[in-house]
Amino acid sequence: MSEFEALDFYGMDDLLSDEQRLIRDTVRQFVGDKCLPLIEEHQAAATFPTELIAPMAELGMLGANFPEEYGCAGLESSTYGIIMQELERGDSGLRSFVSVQGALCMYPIFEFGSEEQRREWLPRMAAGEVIGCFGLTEPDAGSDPGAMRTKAARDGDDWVLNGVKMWITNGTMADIAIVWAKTDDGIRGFIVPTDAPGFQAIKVAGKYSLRASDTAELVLEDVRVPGAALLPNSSGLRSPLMCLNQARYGIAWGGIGAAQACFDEALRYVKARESFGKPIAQTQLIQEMLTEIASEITKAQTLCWRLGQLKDAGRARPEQISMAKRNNIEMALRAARQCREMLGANGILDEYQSFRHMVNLESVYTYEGTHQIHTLIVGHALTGLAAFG
Ligand code: TGC
Ligand code: FAD
Repeated sequence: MSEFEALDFYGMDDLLSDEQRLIRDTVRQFVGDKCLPLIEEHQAAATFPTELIAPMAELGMLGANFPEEYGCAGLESSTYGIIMQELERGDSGLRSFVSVQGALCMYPIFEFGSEEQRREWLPRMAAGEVIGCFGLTEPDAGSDPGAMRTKAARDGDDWVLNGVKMWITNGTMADIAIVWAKTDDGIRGFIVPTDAPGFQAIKVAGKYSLRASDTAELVLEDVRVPGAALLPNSSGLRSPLMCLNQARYGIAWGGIGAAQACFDEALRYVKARESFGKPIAQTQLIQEMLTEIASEITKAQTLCWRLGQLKDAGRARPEQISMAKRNNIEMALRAARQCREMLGANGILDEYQSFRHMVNLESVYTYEGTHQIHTLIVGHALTGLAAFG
């Protein structure tokens, strides 16, 4: 297996159209040529590789599944998923950036915004000229976002926002924040310029995980925005949860990429590494681990392929997306850990990828709905009984 090849045991490649294969190869090449050579530097420095934003925009990766009339690539869901898969083969932080920009910021503007808001923001966001972040979680409201305290109050034609949002990806580098706040009409979404007086983004320091990603706390103190900042068609908690469906879908694909990166690295390693006079790949215990990981990646691929079909047909239910996010990220986390194990002591070095993927996936396991929350969403769908409270 060459450096840029990925495990494809069931020949999923045959299902790709020529266009999808071209896009897959282009993103894979981009990640191999542009992301991997610099990712460890950013991992060590805890910085996001901003130098990759413009090339990703040029390749059409930002909001790739939105219509061309807004400057986007207009791709179908599985092609969008393949992009997420390939980005996360590089680093979960890179996929996070693209998920947040597209699924969590461009999507609410597209879905709940006015035509004027769409035309104002989407083309510039697709071009990477305007960066977005998505503020739903608060210090005391993560799994239960309905418990948020951030408020938006009418003052003449304006809105005044007060509150704190926590763990916000792209937070310090964003030009706009999609902020979810309680109003007299329930939860609504707002497009808040991050240079508005009273808005502050504070970098979250000391992360072991997702270090090559910008994570921030957002503080809003009497932030005044015009009436036109409200997303007019947002209505209740349902609106931000609809955004999460989009992002969770991409994350499910991303998990495949992270697991493939670890598997491919481990396979190369165990074939080359000798112990007791033979390659460790020729031992039963190593082959068991490889077989287990390859089987799980293959199952995750088939799950996503079908989910993409359902999504394009407008039939993907939230609980189906939850099942894929839950399954694929747990699978990737377990695979990354086993791959690190196969590398022995070398597996703790930054010249190999599995450890970085493993610690990144701890965040992915928690964000966009923790593993347990997705268990309860699927359990609710199966039984008709909500067990959250
Ligand atoms: P509940 O009463 O169940 O629902 C309220 C309303 O929303 C509807 N709904 C959904 N609609 C669309 N999609 C979904 N997935 C939906 N889930 C629920 C529901 O039908 C209801 O509608 P209506 O019309 O009756 O009002 O709400 P609840 O308060 O009981 O909470 C349910 C729960 C726990 C499933 C939900 O709140 C949840 O998913 N919690 C997890 C929170 C979460 O995932 N946060 C993610 C924050 S963003 C992030 O992490 C970004 S990471 C970025 C990166 O990639 O770097
Ligand atoms: P809690 O909700 O406090 O949960 C703690 C533990 O309790 C978890 O194990 C959880 O599964 C469990 N638990 C909670 N409720 C139940 C229950 N009813 N039954 C069983 N177990 C339960 N948010 C944003 O809005 N925007 C972002 O851009 C963003 N980016 C993020 C980036 C990173 C790196 C991270 C780590 C998080 C990010 N988040 C973001 C926040 C993320 O969505 C939340 O961390 C997540 O939803 C969990 O919330 P919490 O951390 O408050 O955990």
